[in-house]
Amino acid sequence: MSAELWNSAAGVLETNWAGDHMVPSRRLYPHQWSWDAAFIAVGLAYVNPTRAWRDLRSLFEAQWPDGRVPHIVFDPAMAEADYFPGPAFWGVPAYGSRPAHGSTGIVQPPLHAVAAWEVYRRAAAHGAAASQQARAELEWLYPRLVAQQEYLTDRRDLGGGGLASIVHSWESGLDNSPAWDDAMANVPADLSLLNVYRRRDLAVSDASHRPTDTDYARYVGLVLSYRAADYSDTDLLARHAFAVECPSFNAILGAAELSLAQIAGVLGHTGAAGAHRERAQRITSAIVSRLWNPDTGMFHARDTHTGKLTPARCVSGLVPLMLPDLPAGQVEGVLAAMRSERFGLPVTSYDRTAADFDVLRYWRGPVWINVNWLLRRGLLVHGRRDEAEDLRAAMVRLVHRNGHFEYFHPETGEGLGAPCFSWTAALALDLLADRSVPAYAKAA
Ligand code: 2M8
Repeated sequence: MSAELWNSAAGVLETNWAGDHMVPSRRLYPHQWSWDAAFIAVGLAYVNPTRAWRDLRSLFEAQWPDGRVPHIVFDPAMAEADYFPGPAFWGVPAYGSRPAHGSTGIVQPPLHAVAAWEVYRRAAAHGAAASQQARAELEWLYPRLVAQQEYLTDRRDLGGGGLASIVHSWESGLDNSPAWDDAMANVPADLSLLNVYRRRDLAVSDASHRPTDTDYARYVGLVLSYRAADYSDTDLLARHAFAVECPSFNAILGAAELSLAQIAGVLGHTGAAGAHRERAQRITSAIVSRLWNPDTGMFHARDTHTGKLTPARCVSGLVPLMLPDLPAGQVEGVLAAMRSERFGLPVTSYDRTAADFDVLRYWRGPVWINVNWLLRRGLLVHGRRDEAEDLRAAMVRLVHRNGHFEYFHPETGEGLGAPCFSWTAALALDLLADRSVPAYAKAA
């Protein structure tokens, strides 16, 4: 089974390579996405480390002068009509040496430091030349990864409590998760916008899987709002209808600091390593004090405008398990939620017992491999090896039986969304190959 799965996964990554970057899927997502590149690099490291580094480098070559890493880097070879919202819609001005319309103006979870460290670790297996190349790539990436962290912890701390706010649900990577429903209810849904700007996703995928038109009208309106001031973050909270502190985005922000500590150590920046660890601790404390709900025993998204936690129980509320300094009470709470009938293995994107649990619709029920991969990491960080192994086996079985799909039906396991999906294939390689514990795991 493993050779067959390995070969098919490597085949997907071969098919989706686009010269200097990987596309998530040829038809649905024909550009480069930010957090996809991180997940993809983790798996590419086994079969083509040069491409893993190239993909990360392509993404960071498009980093903005303020440190933000755009959520999509557009491929100039594709037409505006190939993806909506495309380059002209985002209307990003030229920056640095990049021409206008080269990227979007929003971000995605900053998983790249975690990925860069994993690719570096693999390099040893590919011999001395690969190790040397890996160190040079880390040297190039390190200041850029730090700039990304600084942008998010400084410019995006809209709530003033030490966490980054997302200002579009696309920034979470969990586009239409019920986690955003309350905060999104305050965003005007102008359906007439969809007459002006046409959705393309429905032409290439099933409408019953995708966000609704009302969701999309809000998504478009939020981009127009942020775009109106050229994506400036100054006084953003006062003039933008959606701002949320997402537990998984911020957990990844904290985990990135821990990987940066590892990277700084390899590069000989020993003072910096300690500072990264302290920043990770501060982010962890802020997640606990601002996003934990003792009644549900898990983390929830917090509306930055109102200070209210959403009641929805979503997979994002489990991801802080990745953080080694999470206090024991929170670790136990998250583990109990994961083991409960609400989630199950592999973990669903939303509470299975909720009245609006939807087995098909994007991020409102289906199983995604990338968040399960993050949760497996969390289990390893907290020494739950047996559970981590059960989750690993469940993910491998799911992908082997059903293929490298974008997401999976939580009851039948049927593959849904785009086939030949890059992060599913890349993470399958990692799940087959890697039983090691993250470098920053809590001491047993
Ligand atoms: C999905 O998001 C894009 C918008 O960014 C879309 O729906 O068109 C999400 O699953 C996101 O997490 C992912 O990065 C992206 C590409 O795979 O697709």
